[in-house]
Amino acid sequence: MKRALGLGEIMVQMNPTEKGALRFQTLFERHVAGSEANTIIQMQRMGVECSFLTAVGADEFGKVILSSLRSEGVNTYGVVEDRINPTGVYFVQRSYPVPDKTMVFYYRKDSAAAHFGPENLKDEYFVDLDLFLVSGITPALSDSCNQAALKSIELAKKSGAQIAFDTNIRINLLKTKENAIRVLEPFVRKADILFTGAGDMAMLFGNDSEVAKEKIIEMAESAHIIVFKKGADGVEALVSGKRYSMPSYKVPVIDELGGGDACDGAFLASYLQGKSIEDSLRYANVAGAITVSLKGDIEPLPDWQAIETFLNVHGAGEKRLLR
Ligand code: KDG
Repeated sequence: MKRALGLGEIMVQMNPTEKGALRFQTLFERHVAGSEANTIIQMQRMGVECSFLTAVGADEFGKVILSSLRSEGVNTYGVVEDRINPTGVYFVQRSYPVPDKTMVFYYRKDSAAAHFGPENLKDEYFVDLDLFLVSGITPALSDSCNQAALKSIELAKKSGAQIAFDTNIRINLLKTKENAIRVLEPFVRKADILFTGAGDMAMLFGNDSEVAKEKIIEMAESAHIIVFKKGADGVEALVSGKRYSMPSYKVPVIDELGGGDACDGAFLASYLQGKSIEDSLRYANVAGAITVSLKGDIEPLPDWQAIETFLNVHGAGEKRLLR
């Protein structure tokens, strides 16, 4: 069985039952979400044995996060329960002011996860590991998180694991483009498998997508796989110099959040378990499509059976045995 470890913040997500401006919402669904955890749970559902590193508050929201990870079978040995700082929370606003677009409002400053640091890492977390995953959100949370992410990469590399990194820029945390490059560049350079999207590349390198792509390819000096996520336009990948492209599936979008994480997780789980690049990209698109068509980041993440059912309906198309 392949083994993966993720690091990142998990928050409680308050998602209104109705679309529209938050000030008019009175009813909310409580979900649990966080980019790297979403990706890890996607991988776990597709048969990878996963563990997660983070800190949660010793509070009710921390408890629901722990039980969500555990109910998925994700190993939580490395989760710290912080008695001082609280679990982060964020609110979702759907279809306002831009129809069909989702906005988020965070209450995560000084959260427990932002206090996670290199002192919380143990060598044993990195033994027998195939893949370590982190994204640009984690080093942007705090200096201690940045240090923890860098040290984790060092320990993971030492144990022979591959490093997967998603640029995942949160400009409200990183503030400026210059700071985003300063914080993220070391991670882009160290990644073996890099995920990025059109929005992130434009933020880092400007609006000309071809120029931006060339710049990120140049920076990703260790990456043998770079996956470019283009939302409704599907995914492209550059794998050891060879280019691949896979169109997306057209589905009704209910909540865009988590679609990119599902895509990363399905790609990684498929690739680690020996699927071809084409199939890994196809399953990544399926996972993304299913996730954006429902509310919540984690609940919709498909397992192999759900992917197979989707493909049997949406084509690509012959009945295939996924395992
Ligand atoms: O990818 C979806 C995430 O962005 C969301 O669930 C919350 O992790 C999150 C973040 O920091 O934005």
